Amino acid sequence: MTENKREWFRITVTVLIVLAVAMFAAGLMLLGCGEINGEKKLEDMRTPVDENLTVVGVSQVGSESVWRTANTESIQNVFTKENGYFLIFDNARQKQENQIKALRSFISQRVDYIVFSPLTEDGWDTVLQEAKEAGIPVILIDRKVNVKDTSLYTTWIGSDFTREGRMAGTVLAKYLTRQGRQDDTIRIVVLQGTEGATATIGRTRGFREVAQQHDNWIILEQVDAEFTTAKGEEEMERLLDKYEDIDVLISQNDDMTFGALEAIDRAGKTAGTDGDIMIISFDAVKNALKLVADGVITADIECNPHQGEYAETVIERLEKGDPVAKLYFVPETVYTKNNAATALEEPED
Ligand code: GYE
Repeated sequence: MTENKREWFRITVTVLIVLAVAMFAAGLMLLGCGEINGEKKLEDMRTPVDENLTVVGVSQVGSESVWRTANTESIQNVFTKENGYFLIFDNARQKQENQIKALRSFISQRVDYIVFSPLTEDGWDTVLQEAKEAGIPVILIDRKVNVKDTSLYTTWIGSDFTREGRMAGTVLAKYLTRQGRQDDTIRIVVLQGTEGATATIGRTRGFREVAQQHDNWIILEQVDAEFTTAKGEEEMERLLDKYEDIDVLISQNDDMTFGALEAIDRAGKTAGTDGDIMIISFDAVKNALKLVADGVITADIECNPHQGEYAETVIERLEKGDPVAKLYFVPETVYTKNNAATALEEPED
């Protein structure tokens, strides 16, 4: 064999060995990550948990308000290992795309249940269809989804937000009558929550139903203040600059109310049942109830955040094969000066 041929032979053998090693390594890698023909095997991706635990994936809207914090605590307090659960919790930081990402992660991990509070009502059909095809029941809490096919979720647990809005209107009318102002022109501004959120839609609709029964009520403006204190303060400052006389603030959560109070004070006006601006608020968190007891907030419409235990009860029933309802409303009331102090004395849930 000539020298050239020996050289060619050596190169060919070397290339073949390199190729063989590369293919062997690739094969190991593919086997390692469970890929076959590009399809990941689902069982390889599931969170390694004690098989006896029920795995619950929870996608939470964010941490925008005191109410949200209480809602999150009610979830984390029930879905514990002691209660037989493995909780995978995701905070979407008020972004729908983060929620969709979290839901897809739960699906790929093949959780047993998905529990979530959708930031806004639209845009969920596709990802909920994927959960349905994966056989994962979806339990909605707090806010609703606007889907064509309601079989995409098993149950919704939350507040009757339209009723909350009506209660705000009814309690305002009661106080105005008590003050002999039932025929006065009443100029109203509304700090709304996140646009498209079920709470915002319902509270706006319910209050407007009552306002339309009072020709002397004028809603000067309603504005999205995103359920946050900062935005509530910013928007109330703008409204105070724009409108000389505001008689009533309807604030769709206490966090926005706290911000609005700063702006009202800075504008040299007084908030309160007997002040320049009467305030009707929503959520009835503890620090707001103190302001109700002091007459700064005239009435606060309770929004019950303790939905974790209701979601857990639904899952317990589903685990036993028992039927569950499509809707569960949590109990709520209205706080005024007459009952706020008593509520503050009651032990925390
Ligand atoms: O009023 C607010 C939170 O959807 C009922 O969202 C919930 C609302 C609540 O940011 O504080």
